[in-house]
Amino acid sequence: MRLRVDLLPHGNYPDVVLVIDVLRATTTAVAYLERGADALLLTSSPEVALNLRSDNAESGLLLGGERGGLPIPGFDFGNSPVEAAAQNFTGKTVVMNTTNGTGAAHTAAQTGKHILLAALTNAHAAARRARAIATEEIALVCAGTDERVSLEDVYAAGVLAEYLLAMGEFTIDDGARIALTMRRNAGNPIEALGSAGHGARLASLGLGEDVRYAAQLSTSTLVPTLADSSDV
Ligand code: 3SL
Ligand code: MG
Repeated sequence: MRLRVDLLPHGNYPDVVLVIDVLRATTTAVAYLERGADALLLTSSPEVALNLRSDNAESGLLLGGERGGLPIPGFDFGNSPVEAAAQNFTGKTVVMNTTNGTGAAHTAAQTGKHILLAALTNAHAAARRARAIATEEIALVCAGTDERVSLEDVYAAGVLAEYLLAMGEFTIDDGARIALTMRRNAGNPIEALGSAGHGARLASLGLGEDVRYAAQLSTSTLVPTLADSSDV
């Protein structure tokens, strides 16, 4: 079994992909499910999300997402796990669009067989699920920020890689070695996320609580799994 870490989304994914956007899309996705959401739809743009709702007015779709870290005009929610954790989404479908995270999931879905969303909050459950369904390769794909590598995603990839290596034999690539080194040297999750550029940016927007929320390790057993995003 191969274990691969892509520091940014690219390439072909033959088997299982864990898409990681710790700050904040995949953390928020897990929070939506924790709060009872039936399903998540990850759209390719904010416009697609808005049209989806206006074309399905009776369906009660809720929209969550951000641009520049701030809520998108016309959306119901931002991209905040703290905000999501304070709501009840029972029976609701949440449509998400974010700058990097949802796009990374779309990139992975072009080739990957199984696309799972991973964060620190669901890291152990995501690793277990991936190990259970993989037949040849697990790719840990870091969303990054505006096409640049993000420390928090690489750190989380290291956490996932550690869990996976404890579950069985893998041939690992240099991306995985980098992520494991990051995991071992960047301190605990709150220290790692606090030292990340995007963590500091969110704190400057008054969103430091989201960074602390995202630093919780394996508190959820829920793993968002893409069914088919080809039509959104
Ligand atoms: O880029 C994304 O997908 C977002 O998660 C970034 S933010 O943390 O919401 O600003
Ligand atoms: Mg991010």
